[in-house]
Amino acid sequence: MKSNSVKIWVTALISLIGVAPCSFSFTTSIDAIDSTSRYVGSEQYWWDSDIIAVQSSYASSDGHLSVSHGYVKFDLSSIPNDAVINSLTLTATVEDIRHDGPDENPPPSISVFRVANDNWSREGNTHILLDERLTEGQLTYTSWSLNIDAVDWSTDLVDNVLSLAFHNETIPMYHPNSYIYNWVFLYGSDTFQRPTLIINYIPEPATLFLLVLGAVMLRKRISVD
Ligand SMILES: [Ca+2]
Repeated sequence: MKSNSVKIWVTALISLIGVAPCSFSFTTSIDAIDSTSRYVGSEQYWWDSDIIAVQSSYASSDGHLSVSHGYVKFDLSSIPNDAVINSLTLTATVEDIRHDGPDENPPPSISVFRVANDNWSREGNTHILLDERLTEGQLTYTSWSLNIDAVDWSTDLVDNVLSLAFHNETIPMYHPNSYIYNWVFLYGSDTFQRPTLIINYIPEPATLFLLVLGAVMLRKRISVD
């Protein structure tokens, strides 16, 4: 993978000069620029995107299973195209959680996927496909540490847009004579509490080289003074 070879190159350069890698990593926080929801099943439609609706499978009276996914979009233009991503953390704020069945229904468990198609919009009802899964293990519904090894991020760094999808993994308890469902409503990109992506990255080798060179010269100057 390209990002891995860049990472090795960068690590080698840094260790050669004797500067800790963390000295040259940057952390930036980016708010979502768009969001929507899709109901995937026998019907497909979209909601007002002030709120992202994420619904687990439920069985309707005709036995049909339905799922709703939430989608969110981030502008990555402030991150250099050749940057090496160290970590990605997605956060969102819950507006409401609703479920059918007993109160002991399990807490929501929401996974996050990358979406390669950035051309979605709120209008229309086309289903948006999910691509790489970015979460594993114990899942939450407000903060997700994304698996950076699952994707070659250079594609999104170059096209400057990262689309992500929320998928509700909750398995609701059986509720007789009713639908079985588990909804999580997250604040969308139009709200004050919109989803946020926290990115830690190392700049591309050329920029890093200049930074390291600057630091070495500064250190030299301080020791001379
Ligand atoms: Ca993209």
